[in-house]
Amino acid sequence: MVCGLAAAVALSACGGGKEAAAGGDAAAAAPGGNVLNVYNWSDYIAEDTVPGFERERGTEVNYGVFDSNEVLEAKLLAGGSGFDVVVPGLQFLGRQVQAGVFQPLDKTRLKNYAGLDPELMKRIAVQDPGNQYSVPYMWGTTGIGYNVDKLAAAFGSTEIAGSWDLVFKPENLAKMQHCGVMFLDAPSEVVPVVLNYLGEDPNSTDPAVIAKATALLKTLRPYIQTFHSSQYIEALANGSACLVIGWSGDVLQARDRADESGNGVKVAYSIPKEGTSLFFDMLAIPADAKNVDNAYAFIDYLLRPEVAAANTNFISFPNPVPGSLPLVDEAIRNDPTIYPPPETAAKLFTLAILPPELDRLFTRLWTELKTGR
Ligand code: N2P
Repeated sequence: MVCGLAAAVALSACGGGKEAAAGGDAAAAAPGGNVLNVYNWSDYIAEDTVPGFERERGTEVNYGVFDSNEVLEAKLLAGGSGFDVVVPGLQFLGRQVQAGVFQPLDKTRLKNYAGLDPELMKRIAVQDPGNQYSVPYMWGTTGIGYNVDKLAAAFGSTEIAGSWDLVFKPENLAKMQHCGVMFLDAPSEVVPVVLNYLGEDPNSTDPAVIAKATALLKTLRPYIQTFHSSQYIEALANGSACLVIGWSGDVLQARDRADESGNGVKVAYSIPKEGTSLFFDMLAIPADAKNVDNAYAFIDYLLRPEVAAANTNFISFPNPVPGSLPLVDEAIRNDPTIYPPPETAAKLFTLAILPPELDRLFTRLWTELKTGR
């Protein structure tokens, strides 16, 4: 099963970070263990992408999903994950490379490698030196997703969505509490955005600086209904959440789901003026992968302009293949919340590699926040 927009009915598998298996007819066409085990973010691929690869290559793809870098990392560091292709965020991949989790990529096996955006690759090389271990799959921003009518009813207009004040001032968040507030469930995603809002270095590793973000988050806690990193798509779409900190394409998928359902819910996404984090999700092959030929074939397939465009059209996240742009729907290509214009891009910061010694602090502060201690 492939998880995505039209798989909303299968939310428990698609949104809940549980594993799902793809295969179906292709399994019959793939005797002798011709398989590929892929572990990707939920709601992050077009419906026909995996079946198209299975048909073309006669390979059975076991396609599992997660919604947090921390979950993926725990599996990778434990070893023997069984995955052939995984998709960590760049800031996590950087430290996983240092831990020896991945094999270096042989670029000669990726004939579409030359189609990757050179500017993006330079930026990525800061954390994956020489772009040795990974190629980008998609990128995006962390911002505000909201129910247009509920926000306008609470504030008289939706203007306030242009600022993190909406979410990070308790008196504002309180006004949306009645209709459902959700935050991403990951300190590594939320803390940098809060620090940036406070005028601090978003990537600070100083516990005293991080404590400033924690203090602010604690004042917001009474108004946050749920911490979750994928359920907000469906919740925004069906009207059971009205304000979220979420990822760009996910919120836009919620908007599309609501539109398609005809339930009258209007969802929008904003990149607040104070700036926010820019993430890159990276395709990589674990050092102990068993199906390396298929892994290269799948990565190369994802880099084909027509496949990358189909994925972007479906998930509303930008891909790193400029040659795909003519095939990307005009509404997506021209959407400044998907492809930020230079003045917005100037305010975006890249998440730095999180030093492993901070893990314990992040875990503790997050548990305290969630449990309200
Ligand atoms: C997938 C969202 C992934 C973005 N639904 C964060 N890496």
